Amino acid sequence: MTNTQLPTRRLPNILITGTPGTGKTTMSELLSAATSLQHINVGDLVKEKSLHEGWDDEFQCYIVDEDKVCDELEDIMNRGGNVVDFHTVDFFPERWFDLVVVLRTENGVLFPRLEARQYSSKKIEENVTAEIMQVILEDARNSYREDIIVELSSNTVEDMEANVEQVREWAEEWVKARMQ
Ligand code: DAT
Repeated sequence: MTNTQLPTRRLPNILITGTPGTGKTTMSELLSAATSLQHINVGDLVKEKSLHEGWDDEFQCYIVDEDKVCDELEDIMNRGGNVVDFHTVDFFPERWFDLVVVLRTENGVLFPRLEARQYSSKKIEENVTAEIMQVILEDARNSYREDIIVELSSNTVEDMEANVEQVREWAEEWVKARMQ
């Protein structure tokens, strides 16, 4: 992870992404607790502020209004200091993020996590297949510079702890470099 770009914000914005169940929300909460960064759960925001065009029965999720989400977050992201947690990456402005974390989970570990959420078998299958096909990692690579993307394993609690610590240290270094 490098700190090559130094935008005007004083605290970095970090995107935590990955297939549902890979641990985005857990990691974002832990990272937020370990730093002064604010956790923004985009899925919750979409529901709370109705930033959607209704419910998609086929895919069992809200149809996100991407323009409304970007409008809602623009000022917040310009101020910096955010951990954004979402499974879609390709509609945010590239300039918002200083680091993009893509969490990866083995299918044998992901499957029971999604089962525990009472997802339908169709939805479990779609998500596990997307993880095997590394759809979100590819989307991230198509949307952000390679040097700000980091792919982290999220299979175990030890992985989670190490990931939080690694990104916390990265954020600390980012701030130090910014002050020099
Ligand atoms: P996401 O926000 O990506 O959908 P989550 O943070 O809600 O995922 O996690 C889904 C479940 O899996 C939750 O019960 C916590 C557990 N989990 C996530 N990452 C883990 C890890 N690295 N080790 C053990 N359990 C994990």
